[in-house]
Amino acid sequence: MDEGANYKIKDISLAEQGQKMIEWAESRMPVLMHLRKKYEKTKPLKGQRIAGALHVTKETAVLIKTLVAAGAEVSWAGCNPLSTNDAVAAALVKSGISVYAWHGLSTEEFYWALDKVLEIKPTLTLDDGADLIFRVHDKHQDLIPNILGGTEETTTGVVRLRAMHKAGRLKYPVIAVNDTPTKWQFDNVYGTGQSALDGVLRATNVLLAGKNLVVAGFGHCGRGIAMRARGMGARVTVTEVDPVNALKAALEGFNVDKMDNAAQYGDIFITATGMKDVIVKRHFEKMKDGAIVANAGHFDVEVKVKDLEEIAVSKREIRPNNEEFVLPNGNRVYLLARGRLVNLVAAEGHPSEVMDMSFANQFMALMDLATRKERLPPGVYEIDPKIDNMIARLKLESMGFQIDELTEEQINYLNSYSEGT
Ligand code: 3DD
Repeated sequence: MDEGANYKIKDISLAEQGQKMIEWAESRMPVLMHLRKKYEKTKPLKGQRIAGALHVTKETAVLIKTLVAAGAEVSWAGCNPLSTNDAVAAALVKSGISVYAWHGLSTEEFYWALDKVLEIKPTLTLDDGADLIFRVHDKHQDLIPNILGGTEETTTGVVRLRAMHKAGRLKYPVIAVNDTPTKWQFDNVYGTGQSALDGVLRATNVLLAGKNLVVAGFGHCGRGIAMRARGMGARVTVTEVDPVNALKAALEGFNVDKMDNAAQYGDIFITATGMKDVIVKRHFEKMKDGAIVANAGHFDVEVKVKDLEEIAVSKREIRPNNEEFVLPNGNRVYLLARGRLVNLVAAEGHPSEVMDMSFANQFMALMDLATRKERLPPGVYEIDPKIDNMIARLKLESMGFQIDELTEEQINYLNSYSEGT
């Protein structure tokens, strides 16, 4: 481990390797790089201190460097014990950024890292899963008066914050980055769709074609996974508790079934529900020999690993991020990434191209909070649609696409009611 006045990471000697990964990501994040170029002169975030808790990946490093270029002081932790890329963390520290993150830290060390980033006495917080915001409210209330607001990256975190606000516990405003279309329409659907399968393939190298692949949850993430798995030739079954989502899956041509049934014929299981106890003891006991189980949800609660540990007669790591559990009936069940986010633990998370838009939204949301004349009251807020629109336009431009513009007459038509049949 390498430790300094404002960092603790695995190995500083990985910095050069990490720097190359960051440069690769920068070459594929044109929207964020445009914003960096636009604001590095005026530095509108000067004086802002940002405490961040978001997976330390090459894409997050591009966001961090953009925030610093815009004048912010930043201190960073991961938001999952297994998702930190140690080479990227080393490159960030080498460039002077405060980072408290390493792959495989314990739960106790995870919260120690959150406490360390909060020593920056933040004016803004950036979160993925709301652990940092919750830590401020739980253990560091003294920081709240100086915090202008925060941002939240993921669905699970937004759900948690809305519950906190409903209970009257949320003491500062948070912008739900997850809920803006140029985040969830692309990151959740296409990002998770590709990166979850990427994680499964890196941990197993199995052939997806011809396999029964069971996706638990047909929200944005589950839909993306189901679409991409079908594209690779898998026979996809969707399990759901929401009749509307289940109907959508059925009409998209996916098989729909209860997990109690799918457990008997599934070859590969991927959970993406945001719910706990989706795959539990009775499901493991029904699974075929060789079944592969992975989670793509934010927290490691969807696959009940404790149940698997309890019923298994033996276990061993058979490949990186792939543990073989032998059950009493002799069947083997393969758990990936210890039931944590398989895309970020066994692979590199979503591709840079989608994180480009998610993180452009993060950047603009923090700019909004930092430059407002009046402080927002506590609550969970949406991103201004104008920002969403601007990001979509910048992305289209970077892809070389042009779109039409409404004429004056068409705008009037939109706002009129007299023109009918
Ligand atoms: N997430 C997925 N891929 C990521 C990446 N390459 N870098 C940082 C974070 C990444 C997860 C979250 O950003 C977000 O997409 C979510 O909703 O969890």
